[in-house]
Amino acid sequence: MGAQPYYGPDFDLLRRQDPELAQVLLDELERLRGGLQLIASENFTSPAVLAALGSTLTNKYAEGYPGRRYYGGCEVVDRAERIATERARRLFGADHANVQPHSGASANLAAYAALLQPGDTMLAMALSHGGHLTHGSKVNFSGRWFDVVSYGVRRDTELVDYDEVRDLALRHQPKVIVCGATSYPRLLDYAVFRGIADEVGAWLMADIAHPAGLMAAGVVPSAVPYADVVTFTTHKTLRGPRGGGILCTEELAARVDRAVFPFVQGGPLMHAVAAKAVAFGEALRPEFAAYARRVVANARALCDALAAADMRPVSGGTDTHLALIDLRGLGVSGAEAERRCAAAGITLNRNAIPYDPEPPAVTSGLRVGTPCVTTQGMGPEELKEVGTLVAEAVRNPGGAGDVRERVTALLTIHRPYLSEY
Ligand code: DSN
Repeated sequence: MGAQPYYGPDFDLLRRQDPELAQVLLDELERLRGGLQLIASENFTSPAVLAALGSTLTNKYAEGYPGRRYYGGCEVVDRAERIATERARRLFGADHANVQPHSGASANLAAYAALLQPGDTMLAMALSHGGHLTHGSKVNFSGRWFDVVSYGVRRDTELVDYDEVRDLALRHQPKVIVCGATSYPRLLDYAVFRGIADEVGAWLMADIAHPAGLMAAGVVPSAVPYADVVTFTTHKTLRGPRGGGILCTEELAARVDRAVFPFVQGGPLMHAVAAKAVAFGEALRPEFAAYARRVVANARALCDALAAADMRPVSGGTDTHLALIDLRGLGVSGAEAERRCAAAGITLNRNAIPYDPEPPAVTSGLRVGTPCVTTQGMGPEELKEVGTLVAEAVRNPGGAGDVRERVTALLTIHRPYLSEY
């Protein structure tokens, strides 16, 4: 008998009680098992994480922190939060951890609330060069409530221009400097950012939403020793439930905790906190370090295969879990390439490249990442084939059926949710 797919806790019960919604869960499972998932910010949690998410801890109101809640009956969920906090501190070598933020955006909002007042100046990477909405985009609270100065990458190297960061910091005297990105394939030099922050007397905040799992595993240099505050997500390379977290120095612990609750959030999602604890526990194991090493090796293999097919990697390659591909040489927009890949069973996202002439809804680029395919057991050899398949799907939309068959062949061997991790 072959391995049985894992449908989530008590799927049969849900199917009996609410077949309509059960079908949605089933269809989503089939969608993700039936195609290649190359979205750099996604991953497949373990069944143990899903079990914690589907638990009765979702019922509990627990505003406050362990031992000082505003509701009775919190003695059990307190244990979950203490375990999560302790594991997060150990995983990242941080003085203090807050595991309550509902998301990376909530974590950033709380971090700003801990360090800034409305109208204060912050310096962060432009969204159009790889930053994040919450790093000062005009359509986000960060761009509306703060005086935002943005830095970017150099046109020639497509790498962060540290001279520009320093010049802007000296000129604008920001109260916070933010380092971190969502589509920057290279490592950031946190020591240089620390030096600039010290020179102008700014707080240094690192948003490690993307590489958190790689840093936890020690596969890329950590921002934790350098930054005053580190925000992260738990669902990307870290492979936990959807959520956020904050690490900080002892000096800022009380300010960060007050910023998360009661300033930004009310009751924490205790089932999510418990699931974060499970994921941190998994990430503390040696197998996770091996996984994270493979994520990076796989991203390199994928990037090389795309480059060999004339799909130019921005900055010439990758040091992380993701690559950003400039499609201008092919004359295909990011939006069109995303559609062509979808038709061939490959899920990825269009993405602006630095100095992109196209608007954000169209773009000239694609972002690809390897957290999901690595979790389902693929290695560099398979990622070479994945690169070839992406290139063929983008270059030859008429051949989508053929590409889809080859995707299916790969997935026959490597399927998510067929076994425990
Ligand atoms: N949307 C996330 C990403 O895909 O990188 C960031 O919030």
